[in-house]
Parts: sequence; structure tokens; C-alpha cells
Amino acid sequence: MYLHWSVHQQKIIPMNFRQRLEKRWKEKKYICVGLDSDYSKIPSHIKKGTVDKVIFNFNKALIDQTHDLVCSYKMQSSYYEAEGSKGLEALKKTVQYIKKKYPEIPVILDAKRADIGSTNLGYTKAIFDELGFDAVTVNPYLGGEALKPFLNRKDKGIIILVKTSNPGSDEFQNLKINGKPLYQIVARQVAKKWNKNKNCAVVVGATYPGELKIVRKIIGDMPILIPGIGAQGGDLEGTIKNGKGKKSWGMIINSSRGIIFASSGKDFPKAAREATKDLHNSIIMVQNKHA
Ligand code: OMP
Repeated sequence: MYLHWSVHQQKIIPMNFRQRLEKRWKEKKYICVGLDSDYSKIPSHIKKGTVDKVIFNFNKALIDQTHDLVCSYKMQSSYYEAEGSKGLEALKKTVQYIKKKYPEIPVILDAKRADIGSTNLGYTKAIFDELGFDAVTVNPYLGGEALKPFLNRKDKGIIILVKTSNPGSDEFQNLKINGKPLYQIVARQVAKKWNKNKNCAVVVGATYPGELKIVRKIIGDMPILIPGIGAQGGDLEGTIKNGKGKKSWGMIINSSRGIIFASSGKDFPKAAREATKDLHNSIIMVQNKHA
């Protein structure tokens, strides 16, 4: 648990998701490395031993090479679920490793969860209490009432899908209701109603910089998780120009395949570091240009 001294309460209290992100942003670290560790793409030379060990060793090498450049890690649940109990074991071991070795770095589970309230309560227990994640991606479709078990967790980050990066996201997210696209209505609802505990963030894909600009205006300084840089061809300059909040804070810029599979050879940890460093340098360059 990452702790800090609270002068007001005169006791040691854990830093929440948002506070830990802000600490990283102050150090100009905006990258979220996506540990989307698809077993079939893991370099063959490390495929020795059981699946859980292989995935964990792959993740550990990536984390050790990138921890000083990132604001967070994000793990896409599907790649771990696909490997059954061994995959879930690797997921748990990876979170525990980050918590132990780099406790200042928050870890996001990308599971895009959402169900009725009672089921969501089960999800919060699994994701936060059993697995130990600091934040989770959720789907807004069932409404704020159903999401309460997530939204009630003041210490955690609840990251709500607003405008996703995929080419077909217009189908529902840009549908107009009383003249406004649905994604804007969701963003406004999150900012006005769901963020009472100051624990919300939203997702907007880097493939939609125009929408990103509008969402930033609606939500103020709330964090935005921005996937789509790298493999999906998202617009980095547009992302930073339109996605930054006050003091350039507020961006969690995700890249997964572009970093973790930068090389399929023995040099994969070094290649992942180079790719992260290149992205970091590009972010700082664009940030300075639009300061
Ligand atoms: P790369 O395209 O390999 O960088 O991976 C992007 C990651 O972000 C994947 O884990 C996706 O599931 C996730 N993602 C999107 O790509 N688009 C979205 O709109 C939302 C997410 C997400 O919630 O993280």
C-alpha cells in the first residue's frame, strides 16, 4: 500500500488512485503501458515452464524496464482470462509485483465491467479486494444507479467509457439525443452526477481528437484514459493539444502492442524501453509546443 502523511488527520493514510496519478503527472509521466500480454505473441525464447510463469516473467521484464517512465499500468483482462486459471494467476502475480516493487504506480484493470448493482458489488470485491487493482474501466450503459458499488469506492479509480477508439464507436456513441451526441451526454453525467467522490475518469480514444477536445471542456480536470496511440494509429499531437487539462495534467496515454511487442526477440525488454522512451520524448515535445 502506498502511504503518505496527512497533516490534517495526523495519521498515515494510503494515497488514492487520483493522488498517485497526480504525483506521476507532476514528474511529467503520462504513459500507461498496456500489459496486454497475449500468450501467443510472447517471445518464444522465454516460453519455458508453466503459462503463469511465462506471462509473469514477460510482464516483470517489461515493468522493470519501463517503471520510471509511466504514470500507470493497465492490464486487459481478456488476455489473462483466455489462458484459464494460469492466466488469472499471472494477472494476480503481476499486480502483486507492482504493488511490492513499485507501490507508487497505480494499476488499472481494463475489464469494461457493468451489470446490475448486486452483481457489480461482486465485481468490486473481485477487482479491488481480491486482486488488488487501483482502478477499473466500466461501461455506462446500465446507468449510475447500477454503478454505485463502483462509484462508492472513494479510494479507487472508476474509468467510464465515453468515446471509444474503435472505428464503429459512432454507432451508438454519436447518436443524437435532443440534438446532443450520446458520448457528450455520458461525459456530462459523469462530471455532474457520478463524480461525487472525485474518483471518476473517462475513456476517449486517441483516434477521435475532435471529440477529445469537447469532452475535456465538459469534464474539466478529470483524468482521461486515452487508448489508441501506436497500433491503432491515434493522433498524438491532437491527443495532447485537446486532452490536456490544467497544468498539462489529466492524461493517461495508453499504448499496449506498440510497446510490449516492439520486438519478438531476446531484446524485447530493451525494445519496450526504447518504444516507451520514444513515446515519452514525443509527448514532452508536443506538450512544450502547445504549452
Ligand atoms: P493497443 O492498440 O495495442 O495500444 O491497445 C489498446 C488497449 O486499450 C487495449 O487494451 C484495448 O482494449 C484498450 N482500449 C481501446 O483500445 N479503446 C478504447 O476505446 C478503450 C480501451 C480501454 O478501455 O482501455
